[in-house]
Amino acid sequence: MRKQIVAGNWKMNNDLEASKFLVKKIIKKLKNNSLQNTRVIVAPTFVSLEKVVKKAKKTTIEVAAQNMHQAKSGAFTGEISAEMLKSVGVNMVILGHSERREYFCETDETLAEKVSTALKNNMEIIFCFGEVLEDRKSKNHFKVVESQVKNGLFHLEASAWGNIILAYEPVWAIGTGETASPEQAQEMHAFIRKIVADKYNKEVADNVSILYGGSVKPSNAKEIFSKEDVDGGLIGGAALNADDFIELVKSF
Ligand code: G2H
Repeated sequence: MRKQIVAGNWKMNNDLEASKFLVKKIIKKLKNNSLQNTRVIVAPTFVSLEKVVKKAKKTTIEVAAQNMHQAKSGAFTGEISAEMLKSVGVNMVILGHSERREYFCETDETLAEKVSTALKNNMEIIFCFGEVLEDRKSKNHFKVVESQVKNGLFHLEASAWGNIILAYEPVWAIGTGETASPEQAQEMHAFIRKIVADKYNKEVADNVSILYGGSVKPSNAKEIFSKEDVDGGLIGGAALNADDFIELVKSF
């Protein structure tokens, strides 16, 4: 059975103190809650990772990085490697977020390399993709999503998919207050599962969690998460508030 997942992508928010404060609050609020089938993940900025990992240690909260470089080491000023993340206890990374694709020119090709590097280091990956508004308006959204998933992930062996979490984030719904309707999300998630089944097999497709991301908040999460192929959410804005985040965690 697929696990439900709620992952908070803190983006470039929260300094060290604020990060420690937020994770502490989340831990406290989750304490008496037995979430058997829900994984709770937070993704702070690089500077806060080590301390957040320490705080989350003996809890069920998992910690992910928001990005990493594909090379092992070298002259890549400003970058962070998989080994460096592992050295502070981080075993999971978000790759391919639309903000990385758009503002930092990350291509499918680079992302495929990052995916391989992360897997070589036994890391779990939350792999993001999604169409922009023009793609949807021109009815190219399925094609665009298919090519992002294929180009970023289809070089992998079936066995690697145990370390992959997918996150469909339509760019037009990110931080805009606009969400895809539950039906639009379900339609795309079912499509994604189908292309994974066609490339690999039904088992791989059935086992991969597919998160929805884009302006998810307590008021719309229940309906979106109730859809058959939606296994949870990658949350930005609403993950910065502990009460909202916990409400989302309990929205299944
Ligand atoms: C999409 C999402 C988190 P928000 O980027 O990845 O952010 O919930 O603020 O739209």
